[in-house]
Formats: sequence, structure tokens, C-alpha cells
Amino acid sequence: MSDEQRVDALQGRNNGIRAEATTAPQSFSSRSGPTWTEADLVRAWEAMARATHVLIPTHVNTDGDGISSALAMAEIVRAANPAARVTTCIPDGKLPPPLDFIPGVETMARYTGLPLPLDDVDLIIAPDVPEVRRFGPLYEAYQSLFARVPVIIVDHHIPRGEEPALARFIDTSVIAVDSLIVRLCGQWGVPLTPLLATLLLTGMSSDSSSFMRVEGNGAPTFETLAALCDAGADYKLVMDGLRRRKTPGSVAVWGALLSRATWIKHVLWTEVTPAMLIETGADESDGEGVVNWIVGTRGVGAAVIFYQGQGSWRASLRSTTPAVDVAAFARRYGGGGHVMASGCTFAGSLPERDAFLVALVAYTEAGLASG
Ligand SMILES: [Mn+2]
Repeated sequence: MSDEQRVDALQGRNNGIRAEATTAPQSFSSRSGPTWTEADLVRAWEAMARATHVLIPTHVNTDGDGISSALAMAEIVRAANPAARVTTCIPDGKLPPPLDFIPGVETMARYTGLPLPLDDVDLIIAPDVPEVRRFGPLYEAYQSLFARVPVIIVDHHIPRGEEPALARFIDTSVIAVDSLIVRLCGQWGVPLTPLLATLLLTGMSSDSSSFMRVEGNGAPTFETLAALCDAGADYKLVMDGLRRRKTPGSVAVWGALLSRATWIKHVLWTEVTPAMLIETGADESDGEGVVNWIVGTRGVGAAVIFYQGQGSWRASLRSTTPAVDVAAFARRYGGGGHVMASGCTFAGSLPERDAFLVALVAYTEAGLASG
């Protein structure tokens, strides 16, 4: 089947839903350095120093830098205020099994719908998210808490808006929010303990595909890496945990995902269905790295992996050039992320997934033509 035929076939199945108008992706002011001031540093430190109970959730569908940055911010709060109570939390209750090696992850509360003891929370730290809505079920259940309590945002994603915050520490030029936290430690005078260094290394390695992606010419990333190693980061633990050690299910699910990877023009896509997970005995997170792997295929402009939920899809997107801004594409579906790595969730079944693909193909071709 030719690419055109594939697109036509998809459009046919959509009962005539056509691709969205193929405007070239707008260039978004995506790469900005640090946004914060001395006053932000002081205000945030003072809030941590006088807090009674600090809530630090990670985002839904959490990952290496999500977990590690929440635990790292907890260590920083303990440095500012040894008497404070700190609750770190997985807001959808789901810890990807491969991340169980991260030191301290067993101390994280898991929100599964049962109430958590959060009544006296008087400070929220939101690492690795542009807005607290990314705490999903926890945010839904505790909206009044989130409305009442001051929030400190620490993030490297493109901001979605100007949600009220006590302070925001945003730098979209760093590979991982953990690189930003290394800098904050220096600015706040928090010593890098071996535990803190191990956590921050975990996030940096996780978000950079083990340093395949770097900041600038690479020097800023490797200087930070050297500082973490000097501070006693457990390099072997992190590399084994993130890269060498795999679950038995991941081998089976990768095989299934790669065998059904399909090209449409410059888009390469695949999907995880509930049936595949049952057949392979895999967890949804076992397929997580596949999209990073297939996007490196010659000829790809954008790659996407779909995760089929109940009446919904989660899409994880990657592109090979800023001209195909997948963060802007994901925002159309209420998602976001980075210019070349993003995600979103949308309702529907096969027709909606196909419409998404048709739109992504048109968007990718337009981006490649303009870039
Ligand atoms: Mn993350």
C-alpha cells in the first residue's frame, strides 16, 4: 500500500473526517533559559523553611525524572526544614516497575482513590509539571487543597499558562528538570549528598536517554554529570536500573510493538493494546522506550506510540526536528511537553485514533516542508 492509499484508507475509516488544515507548525518560543530571580529563590526557601507539611506529587504516568525530582525536592525541603513533614506521592498510584530501584521510591504515597492524610498540608511543590492539573486523579480529588495552598513549580516543559504560583523555576533549555534542581541546590546552598546526587543523576539519565541528548554543545550536561559523580552519585545503580535491567515482559512487548510499527509518509507509529499486555504479560510501562527507539529510524519525521485505554488513547510523540513541533501538536489535544517529545490523552476508539494519525501525518509533512 502506498502512503497515499494508507492515508485514504484511514480517512475512509473516519467516515470522511479529513486531516486538519495543513498549516506549518508555528515556531514556539520553546528554548528559554532560567526564568527565576533572587526574590523567587528567597521566597521559596522561606516557604520551605516554615512549612508544616509539604506535599510533593509526581505527574501521572510518571517516569524517571518525575519520580527522582519529587524525591530530590523532598531532600531539599528536609535541608531547609528538618522538622517539616513531607509527603511525596504517585498521583495515579502507578509506579512503572522498572523504576523500583530509585532510592526512596518505596516511601512515596500512592493515591488510589482512598483518602490521604493531607489536611494540614501548607505547601505544595510541583516538580516536572507545567501545571498542577498534571497530578490527574490526585488533583481532581483535592482541588480545594490545590486552590488553597501555595505552589512552587519547578519544571523544564513549555509553560501552558500562568497558573498562580508562589514561585516558578522554569528552564526549558535543560534536558531534565533534575539539571535545573542541581542549579537550585547551588543557589540555595544545599549540599549534594550521595542520595541527592543519585536521584538527580537518575532524572538526567532518564530524560536524556543516558546522555544521548545533551544541553547545548554537551559541556553543560557533562559538567553537571561530573558534579553529581563527584558528590557520590551511584552511577552503576542508575545505569543498571534505567538501561541494562529489563523486565521479562518488556522483551515480549517490544517484539510485538516493533513488528506492528507502520509507516505513513514520514510518520512511524505503533500501539499497545490491552490484549497485547495480556498476551505478553507486560506492564504498559514496559513499552515506554519504544518510541524513543523508533524515532531514530532514518526517514522518520515524527513517531508516535498509542496506549489504548477504556474509551481513550494516550499518545507519546517524538519528532526529529524542531520544525515538527510535537508539543504544539499535543496541545491541540490538551497535552504538551517539549518541542521534540510530547504527549497527550484523548477520548475515542479507532476512528479517533485514525483521525489523530491523519492529522499528525499532515502536520509532520507540513513541518518538514517548512523546515
Ligand atoms: Mn517526567
